[in-house]
Amino acid sequence: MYQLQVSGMRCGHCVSAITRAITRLDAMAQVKIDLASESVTIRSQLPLAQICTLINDLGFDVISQAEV
Ligand SMILES: [Cu+2]
Repeated sequence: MYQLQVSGMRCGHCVSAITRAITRLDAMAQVKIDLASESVTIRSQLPLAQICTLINDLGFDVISQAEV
């Protein structure tokens, strides 16, 4: 499971954009996003680096990342 801190997320559209980008490549991925705390929890087979790249490419900033 990955725990990320992501800034720039503002609304449900941001949440679904990130969720879709990940589930497009890993249909089994589970993505949980809390806007208030800017935290993103992801269960996925994709490598963490690839997930960070996906999120960055959408225009958000990955502040911190950890495999937990
Ligand atoms: Cu938004």
